[in-house]
Amino acid sequence: MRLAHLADVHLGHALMNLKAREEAVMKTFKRLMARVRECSVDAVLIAGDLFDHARPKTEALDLAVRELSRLREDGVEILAVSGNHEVRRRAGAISPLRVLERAGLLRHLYYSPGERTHEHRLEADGTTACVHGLQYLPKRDFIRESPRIRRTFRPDPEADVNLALMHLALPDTIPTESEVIEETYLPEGYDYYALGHVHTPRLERTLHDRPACYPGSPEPITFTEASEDRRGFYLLEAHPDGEVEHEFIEIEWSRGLTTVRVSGDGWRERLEREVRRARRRTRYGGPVVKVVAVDVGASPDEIERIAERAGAERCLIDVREREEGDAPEGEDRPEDLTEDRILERALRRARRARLRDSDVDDDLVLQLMRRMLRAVREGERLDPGDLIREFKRELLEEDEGEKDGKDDVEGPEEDEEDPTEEGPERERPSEPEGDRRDRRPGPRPARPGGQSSLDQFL
Ligand SMILES: [Mn+2]
Repeated sequence: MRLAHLADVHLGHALMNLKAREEAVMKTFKRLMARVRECSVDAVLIAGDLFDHARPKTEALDLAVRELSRLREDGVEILAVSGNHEVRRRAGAISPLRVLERAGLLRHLYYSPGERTHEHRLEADGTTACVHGLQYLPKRDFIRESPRIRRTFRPDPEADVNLALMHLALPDTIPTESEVIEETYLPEGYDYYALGHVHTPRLERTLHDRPACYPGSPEPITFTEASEDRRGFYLLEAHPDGEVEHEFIEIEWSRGLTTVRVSGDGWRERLEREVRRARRRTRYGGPVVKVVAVDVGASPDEIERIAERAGAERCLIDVREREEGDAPEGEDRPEDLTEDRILERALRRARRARLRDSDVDDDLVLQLMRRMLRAVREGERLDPGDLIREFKRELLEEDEGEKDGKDDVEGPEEDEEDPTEEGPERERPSEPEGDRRDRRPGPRPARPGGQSSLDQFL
């Protein structure tokens, strides 16, 4: 039996609100699906985050319906679990996967205590495979439910092959340890763990001594993720003796995201050269270029003009006085206002303050945060609340994206309460990126009385 295992497509995602980026994500998905069809698979496993949002854009839904229909017409079975971007955010809301299931396009697998909604059996080529699907759960809920999950997720002894389809981060896959689910909480006995959540392509681990693989995002959705060129999905060959072979199938992606670093003498020429090279490399959706300019003595506007003249479709300019981790010692700063503390609070606050949902890129958030940090370094004694309000204003001005109907959404409260913070808040799941180093999650004190109902994540 042949299966394709894919994950983290994020249909509808538009980096920096760029139509070109939204289209690149869609186009790469089309290419991926074309390649899946060529592989003549019996079934497709989607390990979460097919959509970027629990209420996907119509264009994203339309594409998913078209592509999945084509597979269904070929008799291919499609099984999917919800990722953190698809889980319900309020009572009565439904996962977009459930809509596709009602349309007969896929089988939506999820864990619901006491029910058998998590399992589905496949048969092809004289092989029986049982697939068990577990949607994304916040770590707190996962650990609380773990004993029941481990009892519920038992391999089917009558199936030749047992596959687990899950959306979660294993240890050593992302830098944010606070999100990681350790092996001891996870179900045992499966022949292959088809995972989603970590966007790094072709990330292979073992779980209970069996292969546990992340295909990663077919099209990178941030600059950081774009550093890896080999993207695609896994082709699985399940044998009657329980062996599951996995092979990573590469597809072409847009190559529309590039980071260029310049510093020192001759930076203008180097910038032009690198942007022209990025332009040649780009197949579609760009080139969108992030310029990290260290100590060049030029304004962001000037840097942007040079990059755009050389062919960048859009730029994100990050001007630094020195490389990160290079800060000179002995600078005056208020002792209760360390840089780490400000960065932690600002990024956390941004995640909760609807900014993430307006598709503002983290790189832009960090750029603004660095600018504020400079003000602090220069000795201005600013209240973090003021800093954050200023930064939020700037971001919201910068982002003219659609916001209709988003105000009434209430997310499960994930973060600790901070009495100095007010205003509408909602949680946006953080995006794990295997190679991201500039995030330092702060300690997470227990939140008094907070319980998010598991029901929200079905
Ligand atoms: Mn994802």
